[in-house]
Amino acid sequence: MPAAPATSDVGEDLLEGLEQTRARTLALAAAISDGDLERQIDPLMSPLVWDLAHIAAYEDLWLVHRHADVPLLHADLAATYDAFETPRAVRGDVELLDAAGALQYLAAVRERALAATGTHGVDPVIHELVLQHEQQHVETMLQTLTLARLDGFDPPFRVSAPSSPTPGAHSGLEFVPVAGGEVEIGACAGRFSYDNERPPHHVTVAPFRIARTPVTNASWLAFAEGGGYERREWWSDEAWAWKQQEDITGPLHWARRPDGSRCELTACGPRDLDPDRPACHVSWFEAAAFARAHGARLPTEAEWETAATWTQRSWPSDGEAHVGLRDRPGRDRAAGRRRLRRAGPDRKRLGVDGDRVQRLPRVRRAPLSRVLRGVLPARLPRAARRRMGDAVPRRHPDVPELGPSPAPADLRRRPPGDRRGGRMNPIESAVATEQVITIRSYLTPGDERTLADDVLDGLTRPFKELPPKHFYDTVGAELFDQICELPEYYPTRAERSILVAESSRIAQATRAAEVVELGAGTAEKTRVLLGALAAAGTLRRYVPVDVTEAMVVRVADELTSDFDGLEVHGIVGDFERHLEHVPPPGDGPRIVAFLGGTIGNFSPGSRRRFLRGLARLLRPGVDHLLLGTDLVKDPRILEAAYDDAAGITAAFNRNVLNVLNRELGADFDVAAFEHVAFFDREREWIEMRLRASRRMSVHIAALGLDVEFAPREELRTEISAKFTPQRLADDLAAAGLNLEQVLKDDAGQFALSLSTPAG
Ligand code: AVJ
Repeated sequence: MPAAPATSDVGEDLLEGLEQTRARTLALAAAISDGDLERQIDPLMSPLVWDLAHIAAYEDLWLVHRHADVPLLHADLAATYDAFETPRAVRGDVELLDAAGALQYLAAVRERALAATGTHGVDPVIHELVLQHEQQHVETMLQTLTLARLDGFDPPFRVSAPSSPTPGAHSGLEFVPVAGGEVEIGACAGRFSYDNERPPHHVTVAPFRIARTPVTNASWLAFAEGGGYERREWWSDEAWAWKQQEDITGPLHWARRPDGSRCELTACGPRDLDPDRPACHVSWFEAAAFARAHGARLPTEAEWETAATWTQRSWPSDGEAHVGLRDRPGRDRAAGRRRLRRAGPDRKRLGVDGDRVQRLPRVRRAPLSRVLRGVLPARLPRAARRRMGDAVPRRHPDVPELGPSPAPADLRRRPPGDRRGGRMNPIESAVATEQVITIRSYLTPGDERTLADDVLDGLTRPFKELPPKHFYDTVGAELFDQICELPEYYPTRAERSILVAESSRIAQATRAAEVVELGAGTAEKTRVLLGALAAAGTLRRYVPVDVTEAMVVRVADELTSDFDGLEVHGIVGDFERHLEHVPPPGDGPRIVAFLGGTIGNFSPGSRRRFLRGLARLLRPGVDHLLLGTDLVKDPRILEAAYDDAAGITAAFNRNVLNVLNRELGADFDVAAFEHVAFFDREREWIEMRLRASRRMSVHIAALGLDVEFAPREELRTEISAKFTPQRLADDLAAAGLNLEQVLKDDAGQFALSLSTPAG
């Protein structure tokens, strides 16, 4: 097993997660009597002691036996606590450890697991698996406890949910359209998640509409009281037979009080039915009947996953068409507005169409998020355990985002008459106070050509080459996120640590009112800088530039809500071609930030040319370039950073061939290419290549091109230049920039520099 040292961020995160999760498991067990732990509460569920000992057996199997090759602590119990050998149906009949025994087993295994981790390190996949497994069982135990209806039981980490801040604002029946198209679904390779959809693959999804929040108790109550369980026409034959036989009249845990009012039986006893919370514990039959009663149907899995990961793919357009993964905006010159290339001419794209958009504070987030936030106040940092309303994790590769899409209601097209002083509709006029977000897209249909041109040019050269920018499709961006968390890949952490340590100094030195960021992405590190500028009281505007429109929109939304009064002017475009669209500086000083060491991807000549272009965005002595550069160091450290033990960088590198297969109809046998990464000591750059393992002839349909690869022939996919202080100063000087400060991390691995145009 490839193991990462336990000292890494990922390792620490996982170990901390295991510890917190265990604390929760034990707190739950401590709140239940031994008798209740040991009996079988419901024929469908295991005795709770089985869950506890099973958690231990599973951890021993994976973290100790499989990971460190140490024999099992209790080989004799392996079958009893194996979920397949001893299925739920018989768990009430076999001999099990008693409560004390199960708790001891848990403790003993944890000690062994920590020892094994000490010698064998944290494995990002196995440790994640074990951690999520335990969290899943805590959930199962809570389900069992809900069925148990124990008198006076009060789970230690459960608090009563606060009532909705905007009661009745959502019903679960507000539908939004999703354009569909060819979308990618499934769990990403190289990480663990409980998802059977793997590897990631493409499915074609027809346009559909889907409710944007879960159905509320209020809506379900209306259904039930409106004859939902009596109207035969809403039920399939099979469903009706089941309902009749089981005498189903409402969701599983709903009950009536003596006075006839409805309540919900929870693990902590009867509670008033909260009209704003999602309706739970309904069967598939009931859900289908509910849908039919509302002229709808249940979504397919592909539709659900498309919608649930919506923010990663597309953006809603105010009740009109949405773009699928592969759509790009087109330019309809006659109409003077953008529209979708594939969608019909009546389908406008809003929010990114060059119009000003504004936030509607009243309808910011689905209120459910705030309701559920109270349920499990102790946060456990696992994606699968996210609750609605939690911040959306950075393009998480494994788990579809559950719950309402975070922003559909936030971005609205300005009503047509507005600009000319026409009548505004009452809702919008009530909230259209300040316009804080502007987003403009500069991608045009011609942009697809750049891939085709780059491929035609790069693969017909004597030394084959592709520019690195085509790495970053959805999968590639996810893999890059994973790279940033690898123990071997230090630049992201090093740069962040510099920002954390030096941001207030940067704020003092620049007094910047504005940050323009090239390749902003999720702006995760940039927040640190923005925080310092906000604290210094100078910050007014943020200008993110990124090719991924959903990123720009999301960042705009998040930052305007995180930083009071911040104005965001987002630019959807390619920073190599659209710099001219960066607006002129506002009143105060500006920082142009180019982070991550991406400047290293340019060849030396174009690097200087690009820096000269950046200098033109800056006023001498007033504005600054904040540039992130990776530094020259021990080649072993450098090479490990680009050839990690877990193989993520290799997958990232090969993925560019998937991009070509999909976008240009090429037939690369992706697995037949080997990942190569080495430090070129002369040129002081990392080179990544793909090496053909055998002779190959590749057909690229969109270009009508056949490309021959000799055995072991290599295709260069990236250079990533490393800098010495001298080289940095020379490059900046050649671009007409004066280097003012170089800030390094403690280990001296990475540098952030501030420079300003020579006057
Ligand atoms: C995002 C371009 C800075 O060169 O280090 C990471 C990309 N390639 N691992 C870099 C990358 C392989 C990264 N940059």
